[in-house]
Amino acid sequence: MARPKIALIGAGQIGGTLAHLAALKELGDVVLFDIAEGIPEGKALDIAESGPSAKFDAALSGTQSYEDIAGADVCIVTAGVARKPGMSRDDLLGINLKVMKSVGEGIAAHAPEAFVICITNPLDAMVWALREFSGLPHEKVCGMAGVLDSARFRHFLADEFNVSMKDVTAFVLGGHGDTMVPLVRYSTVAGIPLPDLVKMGWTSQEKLDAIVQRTRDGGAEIVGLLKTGSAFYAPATSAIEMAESYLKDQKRVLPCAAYVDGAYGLNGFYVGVPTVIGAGGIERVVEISMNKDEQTMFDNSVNAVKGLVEACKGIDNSL
Ligand code: A3D
Repeated sequence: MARPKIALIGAGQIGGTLAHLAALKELGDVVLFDIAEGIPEGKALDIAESGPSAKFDAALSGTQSYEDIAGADVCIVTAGVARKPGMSRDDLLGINLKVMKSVGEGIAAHAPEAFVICITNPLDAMVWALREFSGLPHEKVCGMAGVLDSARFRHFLADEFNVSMKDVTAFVLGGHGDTMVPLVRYSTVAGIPLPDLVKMGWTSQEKLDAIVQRTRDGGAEIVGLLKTGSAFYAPATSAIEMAESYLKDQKRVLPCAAYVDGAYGLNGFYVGVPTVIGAGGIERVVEISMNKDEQTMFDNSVNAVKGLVEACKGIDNSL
């Protein structure tokens, strides 16, 4: 059987890391697409030349032509601009909306059967716009944010408790941004919910609150340190986890920006929710019950995303 084909639209920091991880994990052959001449070709060749030492079998190529993504099984979209210090994710809206238009049309024309994972910010609005421009089925277009946000939360918690991050599960809902909703009640160490761990004296409520805030600010923390761009290792790893679940029909339960129609009181809207990712794409949106405070935070987050979607409609009247 032929190897799956993975098209990476955008060969910048995240795109290059995605290509490397996809090759190392032998998820399939990789095509890197970028408008910047030489960058996708150079990264593809460099990674291919690491193959003999890393011992993977995967073909890598770089291109400026959408024809070369033809028949891709998965497309991961990072095309656009990333944040610099002082910029919010929302500052990127106008520039990246135009990029989503060309990418959406390129995917529709050459890889309409693909499972599409958007990473470009502002995430929840860009994944919505990409779906609109591409016209692909809603369950085949999603956004990566929740896996990364919950990975950051899990890392901070594992560090605080001095336990393996493998035993820490964490739950993050809502939009990717300052209004994201880390759900403490549904986050656990080996099944023990965080509020119980506070009662058990493993940590204090103050420390837990600080970790929640650090999770919300996780992207900005990296931007502040790097100064020249935003996070790329963890974002790429998160998207690869989602792609792998699709390609291998793993049916992982992963939080991602998915189209929610009916659940959570939403009628046709992209927002971060727990989902099941398998061969059908987003096979299920998992609806959990929220208490009053959680619902208020979720509603705030949804309203922030709605504002961005309205801003997109104001910029491009084909939407
Ligand atoms: P960067 O290294 O700048 O790469 C972006 C690439 O896109 C560059 O190589 C550009 O040449 C290319 N590009 C620009 N316009 C087009 C186009 N029209 N078609 C094809 N390629 C194009 O950025 P990055 O890889 O660090 O980040 C990529 C995106 O991911 C940015 O929008 C970030 O804000 C976003 N991001 C999202 C998360 C989430 O958790 C959602 C995390 C980190 C970064």
